[in-house]
Amino acid sequence: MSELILHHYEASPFAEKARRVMGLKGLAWRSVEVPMVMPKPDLTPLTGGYRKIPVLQIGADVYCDTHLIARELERRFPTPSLFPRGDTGIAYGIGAWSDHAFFDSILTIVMSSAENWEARMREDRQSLFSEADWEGAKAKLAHAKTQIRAQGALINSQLADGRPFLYGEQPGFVDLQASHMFWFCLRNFPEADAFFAGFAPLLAWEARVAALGHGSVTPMASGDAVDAARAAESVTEPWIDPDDPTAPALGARVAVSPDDYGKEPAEGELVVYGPERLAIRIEQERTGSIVIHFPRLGFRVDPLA
Ligand SMILES: N[C@@H](CCC(=O)N[C@@H](CS)C(=O)NCC(=O)O)C(=O)O
Repeated sequence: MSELILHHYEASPFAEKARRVMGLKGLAWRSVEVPMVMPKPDLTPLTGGYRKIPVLQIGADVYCDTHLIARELERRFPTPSLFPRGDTGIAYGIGAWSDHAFFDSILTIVMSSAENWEARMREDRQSLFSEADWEGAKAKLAHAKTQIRAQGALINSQLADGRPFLYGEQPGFVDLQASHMFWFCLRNFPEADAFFAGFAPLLAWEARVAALGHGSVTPMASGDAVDAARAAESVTEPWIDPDDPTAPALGARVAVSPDDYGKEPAEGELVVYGPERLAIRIEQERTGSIVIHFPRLGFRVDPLA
C-alpha cells in the first residue's frame, strides 16, 4: 500500500482530530504542512479545489474531511478499532455536535477579535465563513463563552463515574470527535481555566486522549506528495448505490461541495455514490488520474452539463 500522507497544519482542531486517529491506531504517516490561507498550490490540485484541511492522501486516492478520513483508516487498519463498543453510527453522528454546535461558539469567540488580525488572514477567513455574522460577533461573545462551559459540562458528566474514556475503558472515535474542540480551547483561550473550572474529569480525559499521541510522523514536501499521486493508481472500485433514487449515473460529471462553509466545489466524473461516501475522478497533468473522496453527510452533489 502507498504511504499515508496527511495534508494539514498544526493549529487546526480538525487536523488534531485526524492526528489523534493516527495515534489511536499507532500508524506511521508523512506530514505535509499546508498554508493556513489561500492559495494552497500543492493541495487544491489533489482535492479538485476543496480548500479545507485535513486531507488524507494514499497514492492516487485523496480523502477529504475528518469523517471520511476516519472511515477510510478504519477500513484499511481495522485494529485497534475506532469503535471498541460497536458505536459506528453514533460516533460519526456526534460530529454534528462538536464540529458544528460547539465549533460555532468557538468561532464566535475567534471572530470577535478579527480586527486585530493581519488583513490577509481576516479577508481569507471572511471569505471562508462568508455566511457567519462577523459584524455581530462581539455582541454574541458573552453568550458564546457561557456555551463553552456548558459544552464542557456534557463531557464532564459523562465521565463522572470515573471511566477513563467516554464509552468506558477503551478510547474510540467518540473521544476524538469530542476532544479536539477542548484541545483548541485549552491552547488558545486565556479564559480556558475559567471555562472548565471544577471539571477535573474533563481535563484529565483531554490529557488522556492527548497521550494517545499522533502515531509516527515524518515530514514530507508538498511537491513530493503531488508526485506520489502521479506515480500511483487509484485502488477505488466504482460503485453507485442501486437503491438510491437520487444517484446520478456512473461517470456523470458532477460538482461536489461542502454544505456548510468553504464551499469551493470539486468537479469530476462520479465514481462512488453511496449513503456513506462519494468519490469523483479527475485527470490533469500535475497529478495524472486521481480519485477524490468525500463523506456523503454534509456534502452536496450537483450535476454538471
Ligand atoms: N468538516 C471538515 C472541517 C475542516 C475544517 O474546517 N478545517 C479548517 C481548519 S480547522 C480549514 O480547513 N479552514 C480553511 C483553511 O485552512 O483554509 C472536517 O471535518 O475535516
